[in-house]
Formats: sequence, C-alpha cells, structure tokens
Amino acid sequence: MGLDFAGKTSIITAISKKFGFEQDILKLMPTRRIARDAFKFLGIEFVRLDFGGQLQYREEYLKNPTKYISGTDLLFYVIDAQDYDRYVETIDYLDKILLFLKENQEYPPLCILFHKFDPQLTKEKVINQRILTIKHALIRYSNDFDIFFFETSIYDIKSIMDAFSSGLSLLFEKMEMVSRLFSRISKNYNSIMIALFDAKGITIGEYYRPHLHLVEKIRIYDKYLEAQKKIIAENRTLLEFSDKFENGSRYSGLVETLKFGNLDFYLLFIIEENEEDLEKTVEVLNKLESAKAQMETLILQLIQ
Ligand SMILES: Nc1nc2c(ncn2[C@@H]2O[C@H](COP(=O)(O)OP(=O)(O)O)[C@@H](O)[C@H]2O)c(=O)[nH]1
Ligand SMILES: [Mg+2]
Repeated sequence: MGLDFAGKTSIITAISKKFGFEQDILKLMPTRRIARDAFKFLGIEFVRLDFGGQLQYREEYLKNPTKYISGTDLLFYVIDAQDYDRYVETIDYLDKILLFLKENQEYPPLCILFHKFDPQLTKEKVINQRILTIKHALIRYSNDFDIFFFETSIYDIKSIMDAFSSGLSLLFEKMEMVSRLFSRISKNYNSIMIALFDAKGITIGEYYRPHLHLVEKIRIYDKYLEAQKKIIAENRTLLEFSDKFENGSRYSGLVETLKFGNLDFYLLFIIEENEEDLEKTVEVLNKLESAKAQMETLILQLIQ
C-alpha cells in the first residue's frame, strides 16, 4: 500500500520479472483499484495485492477496511522518499490503515519502504535527513507493530529483493537459521558473501563480509543474476566465475543449483581470489562441497 505514484507497481514488476523489467516499468499505467497476483515461496502460496493509491481508492479501502485490509499477513508500505511535499499525506494514510488494524487487533509485520532512494541519492544529506525524520515519527507505531525500514530503488534491484525477502522471512521462523549457518561457514573460508536464493531470486539467507560497500554488493548481485540466467539457459547445475571490484581486487564466485523435488535453489559463494596461488582458490571452492550437506538439511526443514 501507499500513495499513488509511490512506485508500488514498479516494485512488484521488478520482483516478478527480474530480467529485463525496465521495459515494463516505463509502460506502467496507474493501478486501478487492486491488482492481485499469486506466487509461491518455500512451497507456500501467497496472494499479493497491489492497492492502487489514488485518493478515491484510498477512501474506498478506508470506508470498508474489513473487506480490503483484514487478513493481511504482511504489509509493505511504500513511500516516495523524493516527494517531500506528500510526506504528510502518506503518513496520514498509513495512520488510518494502522488505526484500523489496531482496532481490529490485527498486527501484521510492517515493512516501510523509503522508495526512489536511487543510488546517486544515497549520500545526499537532505533526503537522508528527511527520511530519518519520518522514521522518528513512525517509531511511535512500534509499540504495537513490528516495523522494519528499508531504502529501495528500482535502480538497485538488490535493495528491492532485500526488502521483499526480509519481509517474507518474518513469516518463516526457521529462515534465520540459514543466515546463521552462513555466518558460521564464512569463518572457515574467508568468504565475501554466501547466499541462498530461491528460483525467483528471493533470499532465503545470506552472509556478507562486514563493511562490504553498496557498489560491490550491487556488482556481485548483478553478476549473480547473470550466472543464474546462464545456468537456466544452459541447463547447468554449477557455474564458476571471476571478476574484479572497482579497487582492482579480484574475487571468485560459484553458483550451484540445489534441487528439492520441484523446488530449485541457488547457492552463491564469493571469495577473495588468491592471485599468487589460484590453486588455493579452487581448493576453497571445492571444500565448500562439504558444507553443502548441512545446508541441504536446513532447506529440507524449511520446506517441510
Ligand atoms: N526515480 C525513481 N523512479 C521510480 C522508482 N520506482 C518507480 N519509479 C517511477 O515512479 C512512477 C510511479 O510508479 P508506479 O509503480 O506506477 O507507482 P504506484 O502508483 O505506486 O504503483 C513511474 O514513473 C516509475 O517509473 C525508483 O526507484 N526511482
Ligand atoms: Mg500502481
């Protein structure tokens, strides 16, 4: 939910069509009332509703909230972070939605997305201060709701997938075990990143080396998307690649498919390249095989 023009439909489009979605977004028309679609995650079917945000629709939802809002398991509220003039209006709408939920004693986790926080804006003082001000204002809801904040942009698909995955992870208690396992594994391998994605690119768990820069994260994720595409197109189960960061240091990556029944998962593993001794890098990647058994056990627990 969110005001019209906040970017809700763009976000959903980006999530569902990770590959080449830019084209679709240019053609988007304002959403009429509610657009529904369904997707499966960890074997469970979810219905996703995109609430058109024009005033007339907002009024209608709020007039009949039991019909439209009741039964929500997870709420993503999208704010156009660039549109300062509508901050008051958007908080007012969120206020009314939460008031209804509270009166109805429904407390779905709430993910608030400060959207259109485009990569070139991340270091700009004004927008950061404004966002911080709203966060302070919204904290008052946290007595009643579990609130999570995200900064997102369609120009950083990773930021959108992170927000969406984090939201979903709140509905699966065991999911955090995956990230914990990765964090443990990372200690043995001097790894930069370990992640597990489902076939749609939703993150099941991930570990990043602390202080990894945003540009490096985005670069790795783009490389990953490329690799996943190739794996699917060429019907492979494993792909290794090598690339360098802007500062020139090299890294090696590996993407491996894990299959459970009809569910596919992708394991991504990124380590620093040992340029003097490439054998070492290969060795580490091979050693990873031994950690796979633990991972598979965990995934099985998740999808049961
Ligand atoms: N700069 C920028 N523009 C965006 C972003 N996401 C969406 N937009 C644009 O915002 C406008 C409204 O998007 P739309 O998804 O239709 O908004 P909705 O009404 O909330 O569904 C469109 O022109 C999009 O191209 C973003 O992350 N950054
Ligand atoms: Mg829309």
